[in-house]
Amino acid sequence: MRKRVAVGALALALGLAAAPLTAIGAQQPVQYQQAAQAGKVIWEDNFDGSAGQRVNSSKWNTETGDNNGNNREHQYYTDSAGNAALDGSGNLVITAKKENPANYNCWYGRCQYTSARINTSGKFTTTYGKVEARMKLPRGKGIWPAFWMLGQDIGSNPWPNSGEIDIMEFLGHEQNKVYGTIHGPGYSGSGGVSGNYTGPNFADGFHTFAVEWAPNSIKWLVDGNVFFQTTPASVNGNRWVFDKPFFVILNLAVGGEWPGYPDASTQFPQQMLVDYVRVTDTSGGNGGGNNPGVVKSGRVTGLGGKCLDVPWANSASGTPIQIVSCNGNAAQNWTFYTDGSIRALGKCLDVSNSGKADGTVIQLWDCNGTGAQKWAVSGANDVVNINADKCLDIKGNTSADGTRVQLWTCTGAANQKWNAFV
Ligand SMILES: [Ca+2]
Repeated sequence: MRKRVAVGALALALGLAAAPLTAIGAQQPVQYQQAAQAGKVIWEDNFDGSAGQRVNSSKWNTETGDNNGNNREHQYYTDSAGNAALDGSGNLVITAKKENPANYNCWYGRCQYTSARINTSGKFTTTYGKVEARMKLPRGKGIWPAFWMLGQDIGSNPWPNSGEIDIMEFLGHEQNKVYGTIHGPGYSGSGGVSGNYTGPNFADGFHTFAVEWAPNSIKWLVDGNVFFQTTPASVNGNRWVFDKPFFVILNLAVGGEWPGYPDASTQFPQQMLVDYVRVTDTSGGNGGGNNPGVVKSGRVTGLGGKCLDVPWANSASGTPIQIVSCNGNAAQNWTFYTDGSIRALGKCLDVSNSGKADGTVIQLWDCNGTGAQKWAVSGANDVVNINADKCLDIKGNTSADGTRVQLWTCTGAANQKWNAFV
């Protein structure tokens, strides 16, 4: 639900206009327990330190200003310890206050509130993994805390192309509900793809909020319960932009088009407590790596109903891939893994020499984890090589047995449409 906002000095110049933000596509929570995953912690902040200490500047940037009026928020973010500091009990406390101690000027006039926003841009990014925080949330109309991520390339690849993953958003007047959302090209602002979870009063105690992010899959969890998942099929034929580094943000906004504005019932100050932020490499579990999980398995059929096939079931590296009539053989049984690989006969579907040019040969090759072997299946039934951002394409738009496949610019034509893993 979160409009891209200024990211330190990096994005201040962009000054994008705010878009109305509305919860849409919200799903009923589907609760099922996630298996515990062993994984290596690759980054964390436990916010240990003495009371009043500011956040560790080797890990976090502190943003200041009125967020360029994005989302029509009303707070002014400061670098004051009065708005963000450790509490001496192992928590970061972000405090929203109704004050204006330094005559701050906001987009709407004299600022009414101060608060804080911190991010890890340029200091820590991750591609995939479990990104989790344990937090106790504030309350009240117009109070809008968030734990979220933006693509690190936002400076050169403007939002929403750079992507946004909202791990947790909360509206202070709905104390039992949290939201998880992705934004990208064609699905940003009010068009973000969103789910929500109804649970306990999140302002009464600490809870964990997380995403488990893997190639072609983002799952949202509250206290270990998965309540929402997105895949490339979720973005309505638009581009899935979640295969690159993202950085982490924590903020407490006051007012905005989505939450509305504080009213007479809203009490200040309001505090958001963060016990920890932790990022875990899940690639040894279901996130990819040497033992990736299976997304789905089956035939991949294209033009004329023909099957994607390894000729003569020849598993030698370099065997070019073709289409032929479906026959149920193992050479036509493809498995899509959480690391983005598509495999048959124990080898990977591969773009020759990591090519990006139209016409590059698609072959079988030893699985090596490179971008040449990372694929996404879009909601529009394209099979897209992530490295090249191009489509799996049947040569010559013919369905004759033995026709080779190749890499080609995505055109939306029938020779690039696949009924995958059925
Ligand atoms: Ca802690």
